[in-house]
Amino acid sequence: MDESRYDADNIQVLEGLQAVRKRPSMYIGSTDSRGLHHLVYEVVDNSIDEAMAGHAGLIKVAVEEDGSVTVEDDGRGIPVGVHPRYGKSALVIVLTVLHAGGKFDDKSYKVSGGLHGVGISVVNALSESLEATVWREGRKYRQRFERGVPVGELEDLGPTEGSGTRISFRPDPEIFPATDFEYDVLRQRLRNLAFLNRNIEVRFSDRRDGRDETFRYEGGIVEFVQHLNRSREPLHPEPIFIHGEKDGVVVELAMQYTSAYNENIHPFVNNINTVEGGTHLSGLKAALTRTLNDHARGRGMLKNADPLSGEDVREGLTAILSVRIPDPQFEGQTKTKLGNSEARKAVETLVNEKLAEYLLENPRVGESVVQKAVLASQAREAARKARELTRRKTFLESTSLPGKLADCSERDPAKSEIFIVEGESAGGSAKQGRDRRFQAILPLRGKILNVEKARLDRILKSEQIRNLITALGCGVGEEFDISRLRYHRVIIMCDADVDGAHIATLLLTLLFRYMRPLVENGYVYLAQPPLYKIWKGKKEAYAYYEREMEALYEEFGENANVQRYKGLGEMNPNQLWETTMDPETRTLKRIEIEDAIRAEELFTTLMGDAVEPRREFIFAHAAEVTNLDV
Ligand code: 0RA
Repeated sequence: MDESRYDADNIQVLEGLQAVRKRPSMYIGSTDSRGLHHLVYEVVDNSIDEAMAGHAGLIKVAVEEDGSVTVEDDGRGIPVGVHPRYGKSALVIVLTVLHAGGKFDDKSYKVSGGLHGVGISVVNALSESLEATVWREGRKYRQRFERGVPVGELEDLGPTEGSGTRISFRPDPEIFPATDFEYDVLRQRLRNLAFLNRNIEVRFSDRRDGRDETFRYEGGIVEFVQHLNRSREPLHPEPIFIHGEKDGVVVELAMQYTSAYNENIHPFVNNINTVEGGTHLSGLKAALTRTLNDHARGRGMLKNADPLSGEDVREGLTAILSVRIPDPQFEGQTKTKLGNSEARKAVETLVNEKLAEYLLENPRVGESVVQKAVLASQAREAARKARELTRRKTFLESTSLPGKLADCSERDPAKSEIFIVEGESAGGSAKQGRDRRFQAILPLRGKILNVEKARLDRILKSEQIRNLITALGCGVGEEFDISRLRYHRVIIMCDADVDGAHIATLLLTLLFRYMRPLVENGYVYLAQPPLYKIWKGKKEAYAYYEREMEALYEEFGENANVQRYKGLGEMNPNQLWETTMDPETRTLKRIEIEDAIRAEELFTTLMGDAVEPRREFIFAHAAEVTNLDV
């Protein structure tokens, strides 16, 4: 090859890597924890592609003791031959040229546009060091990189058996403010992948603490649904499974109705969780409404009643919809909304046809599902009447805000915050301690109703919940309107004990189920009251963690006093302001629901009926439950 061509290509590669390092967020969304974990997903996605193409069956992922990550598969191995145009190994090209992966292989369901699929070269560019090991055609090879640039030549490490690829990388601390991988976050994604791609074995090890798990599901998404429903009571023993292909769109659906009141549908496109929904989800909803109405009418179960609404036929439904589509168009704020119209048609047609068939063949399932939807429809009518009543009431009493609310004087929601405070006495301290210009206080007495165990009509009968809804101003459920929200910070302030954690969870469940955009917009926070006060003579300080207290105790020296706060009530108004409410000094924990499935799991397990899974979950996630890091 001609030298100048080679130089030109090299310069282009370096410019490409530089662009990624300069604007990492354009490629991986952000450089916070979410972006950091994306690096792993990106590498794993390559192995999953290899497995989906039928060439790999085992994927091993490990967080190493030094905090680096290794992903290994038993696929064909990334080709190592020298590419005639570039004069470099395919391996180096795949790892240094943006979007090069596809040029060597025509993967039919590769992902474009969405969160993944940016290419493994992006991971390389954002890694302090990366090492690729390939087993291929009887030999083992190795190539190292630093910040995306090859270091040394491709090494031939001699003869070997089998084939595969191993990528080890260490994220660059110059790019990522924090480089700690979280076990639970990675585990969730890896387990989802194992559910979505049946029979692929995914092994996950955390060498920092020796944790180790293997995920392999012969039942695929049917097992996924059974897993999500393990704390619920199913209305029919086996999930319904529908699959087929239409116009190049491969559709798989597993669904099971339960006695729960909420709907729990998770749509995926090429293994990506499309949390914003899109055409595939619309197709499913349309088909469910139509097929269940047709079935109900056909069997005389509706008589002259109104048709079942979409919400009626989805009440209590848990479903996984997984579609595979060659050229997905992702839209929406987080690029997790599918735009392809052919996906709507494919899902709608297939589900219409196959669900109708299933219900005819399984009349008992059909009967219990329709019965449930009819009940839902009646309850919805009752809720509508209850809401109308509250609306009329608010109209009559023109000073409609609840008496318990101590409102702020500020009227601009963006500058206002509301503290929802556990207990009347802490509420009293908060009212005295606050800055009334922009801080409102709503005290709660004791626990609120568990919304996981009631339909909306009953929920609206609870005075505490009505007070909260009126104070926030934005309504609930179908009538939710975020533009009417009165405060852009909704701060839950509870005692730092088990009861406090429970109350916070009840409140979060209410917000998550009925005012989800509040959570999605990042308006919901947990206050972080201190756990200890340490003082000696005139010196005093507060500690928010055990370790902080120990350090302060050391610092204050012999005979320092330590007080452990059991509740907010033990602080006087001034202390509460200083430690927990003053924007200058407090810390707030923003509630982020990065994964609806994980949140779903947390809420159904904590709030649902089955006791045993709840016990197990609380033990497994003790830390998470105490600080409610949803
Ligand atoms: C390009 C071409 C071929 C395989 C791969 C890339 C490949 C990439 C990764 C990344 C992780 N694991 C992987 N496994 C394979 C096809 C090579 C051939 O035709 O043999």
